[in-house]
Amino acid sequence: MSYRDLRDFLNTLDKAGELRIIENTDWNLELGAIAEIVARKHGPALLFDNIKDYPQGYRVATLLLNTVRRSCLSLGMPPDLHPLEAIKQWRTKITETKPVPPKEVSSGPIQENHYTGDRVDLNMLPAPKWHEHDGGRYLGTGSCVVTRDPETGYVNVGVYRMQIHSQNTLGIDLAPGRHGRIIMEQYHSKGKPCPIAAVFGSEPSLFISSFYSSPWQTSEYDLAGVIRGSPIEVIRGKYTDLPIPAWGEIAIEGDIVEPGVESKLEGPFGEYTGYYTGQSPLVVKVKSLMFRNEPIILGVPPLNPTYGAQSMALPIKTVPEVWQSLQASGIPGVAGVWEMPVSSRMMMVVSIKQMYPGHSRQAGMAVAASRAAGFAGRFIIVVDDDVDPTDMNQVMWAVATRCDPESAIDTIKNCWSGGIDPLVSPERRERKDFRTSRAILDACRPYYWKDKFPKVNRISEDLAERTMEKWREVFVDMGLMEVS
Ligand SMILES: Cc1cc2nc3c(=O)[nH]c(=O)nc-3n(C[C@H](O)[C@H](O)[C@H](O)COP(=O)(O)O)c2cc1C
Ligand SMILES: [Mn+2]
Repeated sequence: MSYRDLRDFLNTLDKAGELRIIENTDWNLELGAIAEIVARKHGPALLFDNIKDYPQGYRVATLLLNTVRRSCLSLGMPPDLHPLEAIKQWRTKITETKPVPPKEVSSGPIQENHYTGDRVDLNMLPAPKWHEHDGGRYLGTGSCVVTRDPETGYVNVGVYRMQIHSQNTLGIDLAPGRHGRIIMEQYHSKGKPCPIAAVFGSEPSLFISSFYSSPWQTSEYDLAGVIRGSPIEVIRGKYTDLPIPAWGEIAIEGDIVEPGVESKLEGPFGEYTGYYTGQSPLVVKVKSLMFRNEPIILGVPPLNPTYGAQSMALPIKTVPEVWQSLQASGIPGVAGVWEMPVSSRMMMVVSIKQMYPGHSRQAGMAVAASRAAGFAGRFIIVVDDDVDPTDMNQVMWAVATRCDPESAIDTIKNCWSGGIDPLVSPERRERKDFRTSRAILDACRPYYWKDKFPKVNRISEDLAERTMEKWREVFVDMGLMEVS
């Protein structure tokens, strides 16, 4: 299953009843407010058209991956999979498929409109001001940023936010350790600007691979090919020679200038934690702007309450990595791992089949210590395997009924975090001491009397299945089941 472009994916969503077109909104806050309200109510994906000050056809698409159904569709998987099953299938796909490099083509629809030099004007596009306290308009929230390692030539693609500063300058936020930042620093250390290209609106596989990330020195373009099952077609940028998706919606080429030469703070910007924390001084000078006729900006604004880990309802990044590290640490009996859709990694859940005393604490500590769940984490909840870790109600029920506050909560001080963490105190922030604590909530039945723990009041799987089968029509009629 591969989507040719973003439009193709939007058509699929539309056919599945998962897309709503909304006309006549203002790019200034109104469009963002609608998106936040719709997300809060788990509504459809949105395509805004006829945006104030802009011609018809200049559009913004958002909330594309904010439900498990839409996430599954974006990955080319059946939409009705149980979320844990979807993660398992995804994990198999990415570990068992060979890289699929992009294919170079001589031209593509992205070149339909092309502006260079003084004719570049980023204000031609309906970039939204998403949230009330944002520092400006963000063209890039679902932006895939392409850079090339000057030594090895490998091409990295990462999702980094980009704000419009002026007609031909953008701000970009690159956190320490990001591959794009490591590459940029290589150019800057030699006194050179860092060439970049960015696409604002691609079919889903490139966006997903760009935030999922490939290992250092392997390209996210190759991973995108794996996700979609065929190579992405790219053209070579005239200014940077970087590969740019031929079927992308909007792209720029330019340079990230050395901060010593020119800098300006972007942001603040409402972040995935649900707060405003950091601002970046990096400036991009745009040399070339291209877009398709009737271009679509892909918008992936963090929304509060943060809904869908990593802007996608399926936690495809953290969960497989944590699962992998539990396996590598030799923790037995792991039935499931999940990342609550609250703020990436801040509430991790692991479900286990308890096998020996201390097993549940060990599993919790292993999640806390893993690299994937380590950064800016907070709570690790361990539940028995009769609890579905993907179901927040079930997990909180287990905490309420099986986690004894006096004996089953442990805290760990001074763990790995960063400026994005709202709990870093002003004093610590000042001295760049970005450490915060963790809690392990052991919500498993106490090991020594687990077999004497009161019986659970819930219909058995067997009775549930038989009942759903017999009463299928009534359930379908109530919109609670799919017609099969
Ligand atoms: C919607 C969205 C926005 C993001 N914005 C940023 C950002 O502004 N800065 C940043 O450093 N990382 C951001 N990230 C995270 C990176 O895209 C992610 O860590 C990715 O793996 C980086 O790729 P790299 O390892 O090639 O650098 C964002 C992720 C998503 C999903
Ligand atoms: Mn990378």
